[in-house]
Amino acid sequence: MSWYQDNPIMQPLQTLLHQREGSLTRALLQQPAGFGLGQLPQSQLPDATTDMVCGFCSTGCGLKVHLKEGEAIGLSPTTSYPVNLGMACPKGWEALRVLDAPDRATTPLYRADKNGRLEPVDWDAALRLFTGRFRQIQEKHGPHSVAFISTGQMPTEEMALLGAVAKFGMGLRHGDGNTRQCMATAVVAYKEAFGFDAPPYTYADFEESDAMVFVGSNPCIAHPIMWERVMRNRRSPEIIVVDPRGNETTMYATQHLAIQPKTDQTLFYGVARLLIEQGRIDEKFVELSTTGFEEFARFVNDYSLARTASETGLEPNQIERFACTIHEKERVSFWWTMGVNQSHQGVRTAQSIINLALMTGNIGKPGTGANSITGQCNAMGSRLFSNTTNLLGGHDFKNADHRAKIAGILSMDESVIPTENSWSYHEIMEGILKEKIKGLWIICTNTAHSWINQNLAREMLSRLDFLVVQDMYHNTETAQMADLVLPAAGWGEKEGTFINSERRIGRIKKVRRAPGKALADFHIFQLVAEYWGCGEQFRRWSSPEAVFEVLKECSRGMPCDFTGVQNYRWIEEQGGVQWPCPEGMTAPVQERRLFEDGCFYHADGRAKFLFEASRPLTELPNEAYPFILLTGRGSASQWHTQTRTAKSPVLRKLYPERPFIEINPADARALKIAHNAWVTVESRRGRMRAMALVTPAVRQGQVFIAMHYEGTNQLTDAVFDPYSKQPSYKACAVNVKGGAE
Ligand SMILES: Nc1nc2c(c(=O)[nH]1)N[C@H]1C(S)=C(S)[C@@H](COP(=O)(O)OP(=O)(O)OC[C@H]3O[C@@H](n4cnc5c(=O)[nH]c(N)nc54)[C@H](O)[C@@H]3O)O[C@H]1N2
Ligand SMILES: Nc1nc2c(c(=O)[nH]1)N[C@H]1C(S)=C(S)[C@@H](COP(=O)(O)OP(=O)(O)OC[C@H]3O[C@@H](n4cnc5c(=O)[nH]c(N)nc54)[C@H](O)[C@@H]3O)O[C@H]1N2
Ligand code: SF4
Ligand SMILES: [Mo]
Repeated sequence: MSWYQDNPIMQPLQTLLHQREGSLTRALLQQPAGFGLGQLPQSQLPDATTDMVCGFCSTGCGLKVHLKEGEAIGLSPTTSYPVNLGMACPKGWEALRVLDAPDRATTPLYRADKNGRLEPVDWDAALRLFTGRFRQIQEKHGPHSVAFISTGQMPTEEMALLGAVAKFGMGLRHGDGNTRQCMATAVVAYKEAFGFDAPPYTYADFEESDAMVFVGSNPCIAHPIMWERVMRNRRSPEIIVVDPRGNETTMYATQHLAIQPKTDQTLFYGVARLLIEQGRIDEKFVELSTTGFEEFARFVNDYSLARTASETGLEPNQIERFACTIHEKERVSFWWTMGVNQSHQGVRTAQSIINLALMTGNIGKPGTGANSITGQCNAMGSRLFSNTTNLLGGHDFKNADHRAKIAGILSMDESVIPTENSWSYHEIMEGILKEKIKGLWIICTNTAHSWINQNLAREMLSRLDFLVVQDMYHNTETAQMADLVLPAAGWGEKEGTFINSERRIGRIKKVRRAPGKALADFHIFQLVAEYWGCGEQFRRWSSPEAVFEVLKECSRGMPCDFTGVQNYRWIEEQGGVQWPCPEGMTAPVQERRLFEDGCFYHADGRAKFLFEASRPLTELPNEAYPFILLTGRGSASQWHTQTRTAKSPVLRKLYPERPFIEINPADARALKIAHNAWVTVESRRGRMRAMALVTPAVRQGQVFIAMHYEGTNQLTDAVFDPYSKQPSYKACAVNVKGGAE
């Protein structure tokens, strides 16, 4: 008899399990390496190649995987894929390598005693503990005291199954994802402005623009293959980069607007006023396709050139030249990423960009658009199908018709669908402090590194009664805090689809066996449903492709309708498929943009001008903390919290192993800090050590540290955009001291 059979919470469950141990549960559990993981798909020839998309960034490059006896031995970029046209960045090239790491999670692990170690348990025990502990918490503290945090890095089918099992099966109300850290601002900005969360562009727009404006975006390292598309532009484009610091992308800029952090909104209002004053407006487009322009024009009157220059720190002539370029160039595209989304006023900043595109008619035509670039490989899938902020398919939990529609498609009772929105990530974390959340299930994200203000974040996690972490690796910062670790298969070890930045659905495939007892997240969710006792509700969700069929139905009639996608094979044959692709669309054009007809998704068919007075930074520098800390990506070879990229010897050679801080030479001189010397960086919340990288790329009074190092979020300040609830990771006050204390 093993130890867990003595555990009191196990006993009723054991009885339950015997009653319900159906054939699916048995099949799932009896596979030595999990359900179907013992074999590779029959359809693949033993020695051949097979195509799939990359599992790191949202560019979604096609990769050709080379197989020997059915198993991947290498890969190269797919030359015919419309996204990357034969190119890949170092992470893509090394994608298989990181699967072989010795610290892969190979068995479930359980910490029986809060102060004890994580010890291996079998799947049966792990699942009983999962259901037993979470049910116990729910019984004591109410059904909503258990929550989940999902991700933008799993296939759509997996995140949908998770969201459905958690909310419709287990009765949880609160679930959010790491996409809150990343895309929430763009989602809200688009929904409010266009009536649906719909990035309008296609990558061909990079090649077809006469001017490209990159705002808070460093595609050279964060989206290297999108940047290759920019490099293929034959129209001698103007490249305007709005970023407080110099980075890899500003090196190619024809205009670098090094603004004061978080003054983008003021800049774009100031530019809007200039364009209006000079009559440089696409009046016809504004009249036929938008609402709210007159109020907007009155509002920006307050943003004179002098005010804009003084608040942004730019010269008036830089602002005038920028406005002039927008007017003179025929096709202008605006691209934004985390420098905009991660802000105390992110939504209104994103909308200030959208306003410029609308008022100049730069939307719906080749080489134009107000274009948010996504981050993770499947952030777009998560935005539509994680069942966290939206009900499956971009529906609304609060809308009774939407609930009825989805319940009908899923053949579930409408009463299982929550009628309220979930708490956001930070509300869930704060809910722990308020003793409202007692159990948390974290899937495919590393909260104890990437969440803002780590000292507080870890305090929150440590107060949980039960923390379950489901990850590919057993030793992530978050897994180290877990009571239960569930070992997951990664990209390359499972099937499903991703949606990339330009709304293109692409396939991933199983070309490797997951190590040990690791299971595809899909199968873990199925098992959770079985053990919870709600497996019956999800019989139709029997495989990723079966779920894809369910999700197609959920998309019917929505802007993201992809009911015309025949099946997985068809996606491949088409070179990926961009939504929308409604039924009847037999051979969609390979690159398509939205709004070509000037019609938006609001009931009146018009886009909205949205605006609000700019607000100052939330934590201003002072004598004790004289620098503004900027954070972001450090190199093309590092991915987030580095659980994956640090496992490739090749990638490791391509970036500095030790944390570094970019500091201006004048500041370094004043503080007597030499290049490559260790310094201590401190905020009101925490401190870290880093090596000084003395460079004029950052302005005086500002410093930059990459997010890939664990110390970075010890410093950041938990401030959020009021509408999107996205954390403002890129602006807090710190001091820097020579010598590492
Ligand atoms: N190699 C690599 N690629 C990645 C990732 C990775 O970890 N590694 N992560 C992926 C993900 S999830 C994401 S979300 C994307 C992120 O992609 P990006 O957003 O392009 O990357 P960041 O470096 O976070 O931020 C971009 C820039 O914003 C600037 N910035 C900071 N504050 C401001 C401001 O107030 N205004 C303006 N205009 N700019 C500001 C920073 O100086 C930085 O250069 O990258 C994706 N691609
Ligand atoms: N200071 C600062 N902080 C930031 C940012 C910033 O710019 N500055 N950027 C923010 C942004 S935009 C983002 S997106 C977040 C990213 O933050 P995280 O999501 O925490 O970063 P990752 O390292 O990608 O974490 C993904 C985890 O999932 C695991 N994993 C990978 N594939 C699978 C799988 O298939 N299944 C399972 N179960 N697990 C898997 C990985 O091992 C890893 O532990 O960080 C945010 N934090
Ligand atoms: S650019 Fe992004 S999708 Fe393409 S290979 Fe690199 S990480 Fe993968
Ligand atoms: Mo992100």
